[in-house]
Amino acid sequence: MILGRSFEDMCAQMYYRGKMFGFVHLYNGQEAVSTGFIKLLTKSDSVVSTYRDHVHALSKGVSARAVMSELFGKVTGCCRGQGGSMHMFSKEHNMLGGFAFIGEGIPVATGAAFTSKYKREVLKQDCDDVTVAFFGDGTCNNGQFYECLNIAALYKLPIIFVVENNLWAIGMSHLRSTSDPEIWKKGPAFGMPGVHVDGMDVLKVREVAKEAVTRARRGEGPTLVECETYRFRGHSLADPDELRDAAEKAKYAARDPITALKKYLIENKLANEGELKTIEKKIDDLVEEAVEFADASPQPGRSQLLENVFADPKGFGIGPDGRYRCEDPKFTEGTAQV
Ligand SMILES: Cc1ncc(C[n+]2csc(CCOP(=O)(O)OP(=O)(O)O)c2C)c(N)n1
Ligand SMILES: [Mg+2]
Repeated sequence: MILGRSFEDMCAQMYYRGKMFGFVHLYNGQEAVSTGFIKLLTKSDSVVSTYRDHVHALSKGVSARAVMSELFGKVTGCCRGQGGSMHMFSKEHNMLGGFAFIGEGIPVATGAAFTSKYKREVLKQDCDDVTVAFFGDGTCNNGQFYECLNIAALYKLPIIFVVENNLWAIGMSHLRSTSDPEIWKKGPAFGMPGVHVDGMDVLKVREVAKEAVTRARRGEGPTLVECETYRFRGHSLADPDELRDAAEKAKYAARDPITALKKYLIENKLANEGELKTIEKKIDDLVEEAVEFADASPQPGRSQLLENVFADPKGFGIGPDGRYRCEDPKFTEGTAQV
């Protein structure tokens, strides 16, 4: 959670210094959801995110260097600088994106879950992989959400649909945009469990996640989990965040998931102030180093412009082994595959 927070704060600084391009959406405040779920997964499990995807990628094990370089549009980024903020992807980590269109990732996640089931049942492989799809409250008013709940329940797919209900979709209040604001209830409507959890409490999220992941691994099908959370910044770094009520912001700021966990650790004598400070310092250094790495990394060559846009009859270098070509041995981080 500290890595996610510190990384995002650094992104804000770098964005305003002109190091990043396009829209950048930060995850501050929602860290307990990403950590609570993804830290239970194995490497071969899949994660699908939205445009608010940096922290999901970090939680899934993509390095801070590779995410920061991607944001800087550098060749060492996890997508060789071709994706940018909203398109974090890493085949190696089964981080399946990063999607800018809302709801677009949900069918991709459903397809990944179908792959796991197909491997197990048809190809008779030893596969108990699960997929976790993260998306927002506003996205639950889109059609793909319902279509995917239906097929996932019908086929008992190993998937967990995780709604990060931060109460807002840009400037539209959740309460004004949906017929029934209790999203978790839509699970039982499709024949799967629906759970509501305090998304500001990482231990509670982890408990719910454990049950849903275990259920999916056992082949018992999907779960819909609604995590009530809050974003501590504007919708994107281009949003001055003037629409939300100050009292509402203050209410959730007082429930900061990181502050709450620190308090829990200290009160239960699981860690002391000094140990927690050491973790913070270590993470700050790691994020600083990621910025230096990204800044010093080369821009993609012009030949990369057409890669992954069309099929590759002319040998631009795409294909299963299309790793970035960088002469400088210092930059060994980018292992993005096409
Ligand atoms: C298909 C589609 N329609 C509209 C948009 C514009 N849009 C970008 S973010 C957003 C709100 C999404 O809110 P929510 O799902 O609650 O996610 P949050 O930003 O709160 O994480 C919308 C409507 C889009 N990106 N894609
Ligand atoms: Mg939202």
